[in-house]
Amino acid sequence: MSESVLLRSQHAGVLTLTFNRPEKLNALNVEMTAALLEALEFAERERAVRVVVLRGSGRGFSAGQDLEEFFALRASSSRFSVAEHLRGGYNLAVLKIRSLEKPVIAALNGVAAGVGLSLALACDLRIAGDDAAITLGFSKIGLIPDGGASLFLPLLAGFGRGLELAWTSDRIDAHEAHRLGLVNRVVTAPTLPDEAAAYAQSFTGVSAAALSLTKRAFNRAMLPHLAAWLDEEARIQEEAAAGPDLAEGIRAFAEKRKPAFAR
Ligand code: LHQ
Repeated sequence: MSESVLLRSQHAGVLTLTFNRPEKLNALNVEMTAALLEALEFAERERAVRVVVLRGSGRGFSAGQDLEEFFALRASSSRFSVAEHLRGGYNLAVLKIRSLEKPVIAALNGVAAGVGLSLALACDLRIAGDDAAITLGFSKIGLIPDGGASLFLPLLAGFGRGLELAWTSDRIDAHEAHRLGLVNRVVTAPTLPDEAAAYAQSFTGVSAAALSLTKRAFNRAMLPHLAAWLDEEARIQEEAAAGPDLAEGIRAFAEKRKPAFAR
């Protein structure tokens, strides 16, 4: 049997979920997204789980949507809908991360891109190794930030900085991400696993009620329309994906060249 695309380990109240497709920089496919959702549901049910850590195996956190799989899915049916792909997968994971009334921490090693970054931004906290880098990536394939990134990015980094990062897909390092408020802490890369575990552990020694109710209060104060927004974001993405730039962007990525978009 092949190894799971999402590894789970549990120690002293901390459930660690590890994206595990390192040869593809942990690009997210349907199987991995479903496994993430199931693991988050497990974390919600299981009293012994006090904190969740999300991380990536190998040299990156996640490169976002597996573009090869996406291309194949889209080619497989004329009725394939980008909006439904988002609604039935990433959006459910984002909603679960937010509704899970326990801390969810992303531990960022190497690169986080596309909807991989979106999931990290939907988490409560982010700790990064000093080798970490983030790039939105969507604009390079003619898309808008999805998986809630059009909301969480401006919320964390501010409207102008968020829009700039989304438009340019500039790659920024961990220190810049920290300066912009996109990550809470930066640690030296080799210490990230231990530092992330200790960070997570520090939330097991405090009032679980205070943690969960504070998360609920922040959600209600700042994200009261999250579900409706994710739905609308998916609709706009459908519009973006209907143009010619997505296919050219994905082809250019596969051919390791710059895209030549229609003007
Ligand atoms: C990949 C990927 C990948 C497959 C690296 N897929 N193989 C919503 C709605 C509709 C449609 C699509 O998606 C979405 C949500 C999204 O997430 S859209 C954004 C999708 N993500 C991207 O566009 C990022 C694509 N990747 C990159 O730009 C680079 O790989 C980054 C900047 C992440 C890392 O660059 P490098 O460190 O130079 O690594 P690399 O490019 O050499 O990648 C390593 C391998 O992983 C490579 O395979 P190879 O066989 O050549 O070694 C890549 O092809 C593969 N890979 N990302 N998303």
